[in-house]
Amino acid sequence: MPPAKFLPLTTYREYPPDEMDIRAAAFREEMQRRRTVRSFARRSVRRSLIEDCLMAAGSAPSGANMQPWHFVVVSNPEIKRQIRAGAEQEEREFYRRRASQEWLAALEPLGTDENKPFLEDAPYLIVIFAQNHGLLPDGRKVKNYYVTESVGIATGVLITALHHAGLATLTHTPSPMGFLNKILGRPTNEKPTLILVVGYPEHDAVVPEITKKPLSEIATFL
Ligand code: IYR
Repeated sequence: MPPAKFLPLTTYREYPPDEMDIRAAAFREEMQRRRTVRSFARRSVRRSLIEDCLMAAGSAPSGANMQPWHFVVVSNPEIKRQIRAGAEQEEREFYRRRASQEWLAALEPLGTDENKPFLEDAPYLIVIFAQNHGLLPDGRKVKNYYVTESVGIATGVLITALHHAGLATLTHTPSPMGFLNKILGRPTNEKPTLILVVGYPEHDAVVPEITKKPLSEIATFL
């Protein structure tokens, strides 16, 4: 291991308190406008936009800075078709057999079902893989730390970046997701965690009437 090396922190910006209030409130409002969308327009999106958002995601903190994630960006219609076929096969099983009555009841307000046309309509599917361990060029394994937490944080940054850029997303979790390794040719040390569906909402898109918990319920100040 090389010894730790430190540099001056030059990127941090302090704002006057009033400006901090304004920034925090503006960001809160922007995030509160985000809605998960389930119907996407067949409209293309520039790749450079996706690249910028992925670089934002790649800036996320991670256990021992191992960055245990890999993002596979799919725009190829044939690969999207294969992903849709694989997902719908698993989802049919889920909705018809695997899901408990309790789980189906919890999903009822969202109006989801086994049909996933968005997997072909949306211009991009970003399949997010978690690397259970890293691999050195010579094939030796490198231990990763807090993989679930790290990938979750990076995914949150990615969703936020895409929303900020003006795109809609859907976090889609067909289960099990092993079929994605096969279709996308990813190694066995990588586990698919979710498919982020990215694009413009369909012009007549609707969203379920759901609410977020108030601050008093999600936070405790001691
Ligand atoms: N994977 C299924 C079911 C599903 C599960 C949860 I938890 C959701 O929040 C939404 C859907 C599907 O994508 O339809």
